[in-house]
Amino acid sequence: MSMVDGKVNRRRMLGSMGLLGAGAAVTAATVSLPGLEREAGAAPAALQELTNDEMDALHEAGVKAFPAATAGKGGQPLEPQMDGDTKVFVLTCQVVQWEYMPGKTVEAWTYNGAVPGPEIRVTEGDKVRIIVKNDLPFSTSVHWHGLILPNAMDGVPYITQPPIKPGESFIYEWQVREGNTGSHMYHSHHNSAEQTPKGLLGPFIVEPKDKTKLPAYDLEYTMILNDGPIGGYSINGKGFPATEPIVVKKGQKLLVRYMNEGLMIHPMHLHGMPQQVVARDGFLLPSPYMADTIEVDPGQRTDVIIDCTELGVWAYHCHVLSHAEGPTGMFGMVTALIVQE
Ligand SMILES: [Cu+2]
Repeated sequence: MSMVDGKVNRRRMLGSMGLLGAGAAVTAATVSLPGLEREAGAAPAALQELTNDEMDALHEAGVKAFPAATAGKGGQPLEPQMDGDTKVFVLTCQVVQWEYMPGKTVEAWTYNGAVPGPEIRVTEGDKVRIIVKNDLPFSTSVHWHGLILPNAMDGVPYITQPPIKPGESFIYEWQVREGNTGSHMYHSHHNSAEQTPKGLLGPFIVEPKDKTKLPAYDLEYTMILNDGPIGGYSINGKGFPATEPIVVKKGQKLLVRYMNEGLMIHPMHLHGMPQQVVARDGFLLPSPYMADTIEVDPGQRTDVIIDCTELGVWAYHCHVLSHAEGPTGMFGMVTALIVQE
């Protein structure tokens, strides 16, 4: 713990001194060996020329760079405007350059300029209106994944609506059904194998009116898994070491909402402490169960509660190991749970 704490504190201190920005972090996060560039998922051409110590040094540099600073943070709460008793949200589909690793950007197709898109959070029974403006140079649509709603609001072009063409808007409006609570998502349903992993994805969380029926937890964290054009394997739009550590105090119970918006399965493994699976696709399980590796298939949401009993910095990663570590170190779907006193 102390090492990472020291790292975080040093980073904060350097940041306040103006010495550490994305540019400075690049040096630490990328390679220092000539001709070798650390790329998520790609073995460097010069790999066979590395000595054992050089490979170790690359692993060390990646870990020491964590958490590396990057511009942009997705999944932030989107505040609604009230129109009478209706909660109105505005999502603008737009192209941005997204920094997924220090100094590395990629064109992303986004809701409101971030990957993942903003978090929409409502309560069962709420009337919601979501105005989707399409500033992309191509058509799109939004599907509300897990929500039970009128057919015309389901967001599938030529089945329930015309595509939203460039420059046009579409208004989705419904009353969130009683009981349709939990962890849901929204994403493109037009050319979706390309548009969704490219960034048109976000969390949609419905809270119950009566929270006493929920399992107890102290804090929560949404972890959106993706694979594809936004820097390869990512957690919340970033690849290690630019992923965000989750910091808790010993004894706290942490709710993690896994959401898989990618095209592959991602079994998420936490070191040090088991996970109690409490909900699947928004539905509370009648018999929660313990596990240490939680498979999250494309489209699925799995909620777990972690009883943070063990002090330290615990590796937290996808256990398809090629999504998390290569010969030059960890990358992609890796973060840490930091349990402090
Ligand atoms: Cu994976």
